[in-house]
Amino acid sequence: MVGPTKKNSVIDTTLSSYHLELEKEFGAHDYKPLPVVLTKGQGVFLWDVEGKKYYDFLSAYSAVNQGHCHPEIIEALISQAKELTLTSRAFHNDKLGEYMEFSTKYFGFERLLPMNTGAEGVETAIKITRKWGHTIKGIPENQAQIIVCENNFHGRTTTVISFSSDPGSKDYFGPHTPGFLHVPYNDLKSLESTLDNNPNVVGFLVEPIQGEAGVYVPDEDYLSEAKKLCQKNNVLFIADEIQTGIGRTGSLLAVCGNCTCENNCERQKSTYTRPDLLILGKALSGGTYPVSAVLCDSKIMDVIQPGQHGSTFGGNPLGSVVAKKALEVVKNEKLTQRARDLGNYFRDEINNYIKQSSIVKLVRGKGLLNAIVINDEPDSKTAWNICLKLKNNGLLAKPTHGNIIRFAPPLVITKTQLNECITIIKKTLREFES
Ligand code: IF1
Repeated sequence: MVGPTKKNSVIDTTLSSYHLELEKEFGAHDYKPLPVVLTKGQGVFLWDVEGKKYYDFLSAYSAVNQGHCHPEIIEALISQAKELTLTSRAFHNDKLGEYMEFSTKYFGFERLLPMNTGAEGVETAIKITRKWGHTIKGIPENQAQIIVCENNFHGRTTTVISFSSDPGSKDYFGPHTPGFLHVPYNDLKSLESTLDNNPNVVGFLVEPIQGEAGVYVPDEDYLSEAKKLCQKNNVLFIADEIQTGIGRTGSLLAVCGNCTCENNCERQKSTYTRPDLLILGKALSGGTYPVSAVLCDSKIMDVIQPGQHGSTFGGNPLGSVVAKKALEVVKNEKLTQRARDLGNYFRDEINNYIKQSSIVKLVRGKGLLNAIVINDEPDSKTAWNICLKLKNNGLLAKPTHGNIIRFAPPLVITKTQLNECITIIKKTLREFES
C-alpha cells in the first residue's frame, strides 16, 4: 500500500512524512537527504509527492545532464527492455559492439571497457594501470604506485576510499589498500617531485575539476602540464570525468579545456589534454540506468585478457542502447555549447549579486558545474539552511560542506528558465543577508 498510513499510533499528516518515516525505520542511515520526496521529473523540473514543482539544480550529481526522463532516452530504454536486457558477457549481444564503436569514435579512443557505476570505472582504471605498470612498464609485481590528489572524490569502494582524504568516508573501513601517493591538487611542483622521487609510479589519477571538494577549477595549464610530467616519466594520465564529462563543464570533456567542439576536439586540438585513460559514468546514461566506462587505446587496454576483469551487467544491451542515445542527445541538442554559454551568464549574474552581498563570498565553476561559497565556517549550517529555503522557493540544490552550495542544473535548461532560477536564488540569499 502506498500513501499515508497509521504507524506507531501516529497518523502521518502528509505523504512526504510517510516516505521519510519508512526510509528512517527500514533503511540504512547512510544519507541525510534534503527533506523532499520526489515522484516525477521532466527536463529541468522535479515534482514532490505533494505536487510541488521544483527546478533541479543538482541533476543527480551531474548524471541527468540531458534532463529528467529525456523522451528519446526513455524510448530507447523501453523498446530495448522489451527485446533483451541482459545476456552477461558469456555471450555476445547485438547492441554492445555498435555502442563501443560509436562511443570510442565519439571520444577519440581505440577501446572501451564497459562497467556500471562510477566507482567500478575507477577500480577498472586502477587495475588496467597497475597491470600496464607491471607488465609493460616493467615495475616489479605488487610495487606499482598511483598518484592521487588530496581532497579527491572517486567513489565509495574499499580501494577507492583507501586514498580518500575525508575521514568520514575512510575511517574504520580499513585495512586500506596500499599503493597510492598523495599530492595537493593544482600543484605541479609537488607532482613533479613525487614523480622524481618514486620510480614505481605507474599512473596519475585526477578529477579535471574537483567536485566534492567544492568545485575547484585548477589553473588553466594544470592538466596539460601534469600530462607532460606524466609523459616524461612514462606514467599514465587517468582522467576521472565521471562528474565533469559529457558537456557539463561547457566542453565535451573537462580535459578539452576551452574547446567547444562537440567532437573529440578535432577543431582546436591544442587546448585538449588527452588522457591515457578516460573514466565516464553518470550522464553516460542520462541518469536512467547505471552505465560507466573506461576508454583508452589498445596498447594499454590489451593488458586485460579474457577472464581477468568483468561484470555481470557491464556491457548489457539495455545499457548499451541507453548510453549511445544519451551521447547522441548531447550532440544533437548542442548541450555542450549551452552549458558553456549559460554557465558564463550564470556566474556573471551571481557575481553581480555578490558585489552587494555579505553572505556570498564567491562563485566559481565552469559551464554548468558551479558552486557558491558562503561567508561562514565550513562546519556551519548556513549552506544547509539556504538549501532548505531554496527548496521552499522552488529550487533544489545540495550543500557540499557547511559553506558551499553546488549549482548544476540539467544542461537542457533554457535561458528563460535559468533567469527564473537566478531570481529564486537571489531572493533566497537576500533572506540571509545581515
Ligand atoms: C555519493 C560527491 C558528486 C564522482 C567522481 C567517481 C564517482 C563520483 C568524480 C563515483 C560520484 C557522487 C556519488 C555520491 C555523491 C556524488 C558526489 F558529492 F560525493 F562528490 F557527484 F559530487 N568519480 N559522485 O563524483 O561514482 O560510483 O557513485 O557512480 O557517493 O554519495 P558512482
